Amino acid sequence: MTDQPITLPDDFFFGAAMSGPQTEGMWQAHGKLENLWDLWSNRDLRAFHNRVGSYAGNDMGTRYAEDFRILADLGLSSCRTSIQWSRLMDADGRLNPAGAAFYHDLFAAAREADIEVFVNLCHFDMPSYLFRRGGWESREVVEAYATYARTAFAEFGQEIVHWFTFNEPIVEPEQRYEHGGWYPFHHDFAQARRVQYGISLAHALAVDAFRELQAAGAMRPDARIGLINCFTPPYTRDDPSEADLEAVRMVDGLHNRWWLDLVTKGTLPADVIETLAERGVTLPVRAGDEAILSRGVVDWLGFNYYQPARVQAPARGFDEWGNPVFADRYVWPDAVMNQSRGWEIYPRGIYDFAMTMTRDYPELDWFVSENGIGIEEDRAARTADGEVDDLAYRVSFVRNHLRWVARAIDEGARCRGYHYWGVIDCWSWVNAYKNRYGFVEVDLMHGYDRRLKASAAWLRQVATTHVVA
Ligand code: BGP
Repeated sequence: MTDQPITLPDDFFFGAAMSGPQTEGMWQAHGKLENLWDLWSNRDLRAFHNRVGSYAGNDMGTRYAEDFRILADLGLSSCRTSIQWSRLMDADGRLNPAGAAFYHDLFAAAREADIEVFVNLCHFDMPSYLFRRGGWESREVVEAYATYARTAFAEFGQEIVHWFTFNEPIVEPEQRYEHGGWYPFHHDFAQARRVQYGISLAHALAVDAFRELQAAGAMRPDARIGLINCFTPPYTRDDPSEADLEAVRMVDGLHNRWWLDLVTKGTLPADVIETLAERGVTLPVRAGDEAILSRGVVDWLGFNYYQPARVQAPARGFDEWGNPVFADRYVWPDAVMNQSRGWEIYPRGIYDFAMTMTRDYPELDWFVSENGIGIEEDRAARTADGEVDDLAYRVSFVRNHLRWVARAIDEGARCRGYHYWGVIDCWSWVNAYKNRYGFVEVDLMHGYDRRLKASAAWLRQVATTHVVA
């Protein structure tokens, strides 16, 4: 990879990625319902770094006008956030007018600052009463999500062009139901797949509602719908056995192809479903589901990229909870790690996966919907001007990823833009404010004040010139 400056296309867009639950705060304002993060925070604040729970956000709920001006000043043209289901809807599944007014005001402030808002509908934040009614395993809850999506489309259909049904739909089944990392901490592989299937149906129903409302003139004619996932380019050892390659197939199948097939073909990958069935894992398929899933084809896709998946053949067939094991982690000896987050830094992965999409899904437009680096020592060093001195790691991280993006575009990838995750520091789920991602510091000791970090000038230069030096 060259060290020379590279130039991204003129129509390539730069923006910021964020989510409602990680920025808004105001967790009880506007009659907002309790979501799963509020429920967990209320039950056990100790689970969150420094006991900073879901109430925190980064005060965007009151500072959105200022934040959009900061993004525009950095040369960015767009940002993706999410509507919180628990703020927009009431407990009877109807529009909550106070929540709707909040989002109308927020979108108006973005227009004022010349920032285009991309709207995602679900970022791991189901209202807790729907979780209690069965979550994504329940068809009533899947229908409730479709109603919520339809309500959002109708309410904001004349304001918003870019819509997304879900952020990282693979994380919900994995973190909550398979790996036991997030509330309700289950270790149940089969349940995780039922959840994954329920989310897939919910996605397709939302796309269907979008098409219907758009055809009826209730939404902008130029509106587009997509899905965002954290695709993980899969790798194994250099001299793989058949069993290693089989592990790659299943990890790729569950994490990547599942969603790519759904959003380009309206189907789920048959080889994956077959292998699951051979291991005793069946999906709760009902008559009519095939027709629902077939409506899940989208206009474009968001690709969140943080780290690759390195896997090898599993050492055992079942784990201690009786779940089938399809792959073990492969520790690549050359891996460069972000120690703060425990994630590998492998910029080339963005190119490899881009080329896989170009080969296997050649019609699909996409953008890098999240990429970023969260560092625990971020606020430890300051420049003489008092800015956080993050040049060494943040600039090199983004530069290296953008270089691989540029190469992929040169070789035919249909990548249209790049959103950095957390341009303004925000709340990181269980890590709360442990690792900072921003080009803009949020000072928790001084009322969430914003201050540019040293790297901000570099971002502005890249976003305004499209030259990555
Ligand atoms: C992605 C999520 C974001 C964000 C990011 C960084 O998977 O879509 O919500 O949180 O990861 O992860 P974290 O904040 O846990 O460090």
